[in-house]
Amino acid sequence: MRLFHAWLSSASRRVRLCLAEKNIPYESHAVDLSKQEQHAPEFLAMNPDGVVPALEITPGRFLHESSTICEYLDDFAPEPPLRPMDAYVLAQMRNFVRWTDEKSLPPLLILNWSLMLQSTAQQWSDQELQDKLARIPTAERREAWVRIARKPYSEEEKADALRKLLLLVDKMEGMLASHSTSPASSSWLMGADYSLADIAAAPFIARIAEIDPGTLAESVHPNVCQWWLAIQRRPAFAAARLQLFGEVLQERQSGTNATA
Ligand SMILES: N[C@@H](CCC(=O)N[C@@H](CS)C(=O)NCC(=O)O)C(=O)O
Repeated sequence: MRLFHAWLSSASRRVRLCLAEKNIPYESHAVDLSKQEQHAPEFLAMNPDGVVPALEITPGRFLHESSTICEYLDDFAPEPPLRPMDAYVLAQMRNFVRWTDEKSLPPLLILNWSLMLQSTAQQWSDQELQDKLARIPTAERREAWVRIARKPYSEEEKADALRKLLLLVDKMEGMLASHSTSPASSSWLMGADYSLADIAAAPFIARIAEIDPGTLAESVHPNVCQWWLAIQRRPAFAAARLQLFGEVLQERQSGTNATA
């Protein structure tokens, strides 16, 4: 398999976590979002939405949408299973993953793009910006690029984005508490078994751990705190390489970016 992804992208991280859990070897192809490689015709042929990730499963056959890719991988390599056997719990898992896509990704995009893409995008001339916009397939992302290049998100908008992102932690605390006997007993989002729900949430919690670590303190969200520690202990977590944004920024400044 060939994975076309970006190292810092939450959707890409989700797929890397899943591939690592399944121990599936793959060829990694990093897509540079700041150079709009995701809007190049070759990439659009793999994912018409112009976003990472895209997975080539056999030569010329591509999949996009991280949640769909993860479900495909769970069918392709059934061990270890990452979806609940019970149909009702499975449906709840899918609703949770969808919730993260709809409610957590948009605010994180505001925070991540402001940090990582804004300085480059602001330097584009009007003509360059127009040329780039013409290649973006969706109105939603054209608008996002216009914002980052010309109308940077205000501090108030970023604070609101963080508030929305943190709703995930409250939601997860409730889910974990509902099937944990004590805060010290670690459990997963859908119960005793690790699942695609945990994989879907992990990249967002990884960012929250950097942006607002206090939210994940034992005294504030005890169950999410234990969950996050348990996720980081999984061998797949290291294999998926969720590098800290702070480290990447430092490496960029010193010109030694290992995950470019
Ligand atoms: N729902 C999609 C979201 C993918 C997505 O938004 N990817 C972002 C990075 S996390 C991206 O490619 N952004 C670049 C752009 O929009 O130009 C999925 O889960 O695969």
